[in-house]
Amino acid sequence: AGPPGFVALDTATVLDYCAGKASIADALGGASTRKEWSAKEVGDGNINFVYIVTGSGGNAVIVKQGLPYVRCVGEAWPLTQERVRYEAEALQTAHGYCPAHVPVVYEYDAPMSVIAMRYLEPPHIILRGGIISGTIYANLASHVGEYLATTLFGSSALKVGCEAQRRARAAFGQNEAMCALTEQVIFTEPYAKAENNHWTSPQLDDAAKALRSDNELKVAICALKNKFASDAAALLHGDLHTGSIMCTMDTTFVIDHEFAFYGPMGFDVGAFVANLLLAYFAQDGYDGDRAKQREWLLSCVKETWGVFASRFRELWNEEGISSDTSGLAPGSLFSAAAGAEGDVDAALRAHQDKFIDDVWKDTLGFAGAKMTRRIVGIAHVADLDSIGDADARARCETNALRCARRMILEAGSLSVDDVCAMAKELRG
Ligand code: ADP
Ligand code: SR1
Ligand code: MG
Ligand code: MG
Ligand code: MG
Repeated sequence: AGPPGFVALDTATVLDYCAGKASIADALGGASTRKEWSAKEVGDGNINFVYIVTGSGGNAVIVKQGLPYVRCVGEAWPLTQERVRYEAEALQTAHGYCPAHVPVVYEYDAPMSVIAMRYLEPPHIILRGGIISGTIYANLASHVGEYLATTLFGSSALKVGCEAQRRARAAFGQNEAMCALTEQVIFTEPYAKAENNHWTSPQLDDAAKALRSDNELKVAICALKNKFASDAAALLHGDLHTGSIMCTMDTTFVIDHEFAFYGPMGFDVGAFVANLLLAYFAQDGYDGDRAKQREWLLSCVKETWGVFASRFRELWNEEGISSDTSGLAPGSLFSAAAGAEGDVDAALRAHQDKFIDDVWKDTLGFAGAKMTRRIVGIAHVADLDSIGDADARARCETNALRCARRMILEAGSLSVDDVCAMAKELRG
């Protein structure tokens, strides 16, 4: 299976593969040094295979290959390798907007469904693992806030204009298979009887059953699903959980853009917020005093949103097309040059306030949906799954589910401070 020319790599064949690609071979010290190279497979995500290929002198490259199925399920769940094209384009686009926080791509090979990119060398680790082990990353929130603001603003009609954004959307495509997967595993299965679902049982049996009859919640989830499917405000990462971020104390990189699509901005912001909050609720299941880690996680929620909102507004004021007279931007109604009258600055600020408030509201709803799916749906998070005592884990999960439900239903009235206060209160 796979497209013509596709061969699944392994730790031996990946070396010859790299030797045959100049852009990769050069990064490894040149094809002539091929005999000194080695490879290991390190894919710990749900979907793909990832090789670290180390060359002469110790420099290394990441080779990521998508097979025609979902790795964590196997061939029983086929998945189009088109996703690799979306990942490569989204990675390259995001690197263009935010080079400090997205690794550079060396090669995209469509027939082989391969992306070769910068190896994020140790001490870079997957953020989720760092958080579980109790590390506090002081720069994380400002870096992720910057990543979110630059990528979401950069790909929006606010920056490029409505017509250009329509063209960019058409050129990028819809990433149909990955969007359908998300619609299935985030917005549908957790609220239905589905074989994929699982939870801490019997402790959460009643909570999982209650989701199926919670019509108030299901009405809100349907609205979020509809927004996910129809709002194309920006080119999203599409899967921005803490397993898609690698960091050190000083640096932060976003990887794994295979779910990228033009969607609602709050879906990306919400993914990150959801994973911070899941980590927050998981703290009670760990040994030792985690008070500082808990406080830091909530401060990250607050700071990420604060940095995102202020950077986004700054970019809008500095680079937005709203000052353009062409009428091609949503904000062009406030261009004095185009004949707008009255206090146009105040009017533009009001438009910005509403825009950013709406992104926050969406952030809360999507974050709540993402927290819920990680507790009762197919794919859970190690933050909670690593809690060995099932009763303790269930208590953490129950608190997270309660918080998620309120975030979804009260999205219109909760500030970021309210959410943090609510999370504290729900811990009891
Ligand atoms: P999947 O799509 O299967 O989730 P990921 O892109 O998340 O795959 O990669 C799986 C793992 O491979 C990551 O958790 C990380 O450990 C490793 N990895 C991926 N990209 C890099 C990179 N650029 N540098 C270092 N390690 C990486
Ligand atoms: C089969 S569901 C797998 C999940 O892993 C990915 O990282 C996405 O979050 C997806 O929902
Ligand atoms: Mg991943
Ligand atoms: Mg992935
Ligand atoms: Mg679990």
